[in-house]
Amino acid sequence: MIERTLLMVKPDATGRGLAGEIVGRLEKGGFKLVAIRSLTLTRSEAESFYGVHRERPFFGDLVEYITSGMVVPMVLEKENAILDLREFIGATNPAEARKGSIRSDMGTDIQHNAVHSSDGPDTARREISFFFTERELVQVV
Ligand code: 3AN
Repeated sequence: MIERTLLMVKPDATGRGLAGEIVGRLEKGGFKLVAIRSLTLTRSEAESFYGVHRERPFFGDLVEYITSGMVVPMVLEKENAILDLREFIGATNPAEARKGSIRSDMGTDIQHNAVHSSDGPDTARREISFFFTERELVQVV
C-alpha cells in the first residue's frame, strides 16, 4: 500500500548543515518528497508534538532540545513508507542503529539522533497534519 509518513530533521542535524544531505539520501532511497518546510518550534508546539512522551523522564530535556534550533519536517510517500522509513533511518539510539543508516552516520546520541519519523499510521496522520495544511499535501501527478 502506498503510504505517507512524516520525517523531521532535528536541530542537531540542521545546525550542522545536514538537512540537504538527509533529503538527498531519502530521495535516492526511493522516498518521494510530497511537502517540506522549516521552522523553530515554540515550547507549547513541542509539548503538543511530543505529547505521548509527557510522562517520560526525558520529556523536559526533549522539549528543551527540540526547541533549540530549526527543524525541517517533511512528508514522504512510498509503498510501505512508515515501516520502511523506520528501517531506513535506523534505531533510536545511533550507537545501535544499522551501519549506513541516517542515525548511525549523522546522530550523536539517543537525544541528538538527527531525525524523527512517525511510528505508525495514526501517528503519521497526526504528525503530518500537525505541520501541513491539506492544500500543501495536494499533488497533481
Ligand atoms: P523514535 O524517535 O525512534 O520513535 P521514541 O519515540 O522512543 O523514539 O522517542 C522519542 C524521542 O525521544 C527520540 N527520538 C529521542 O530523541 C528521545 N528519547 C527517547 N529515549 C530517550 C532517552 N532515554 N533519553 C533521552 N531522549 C530520549
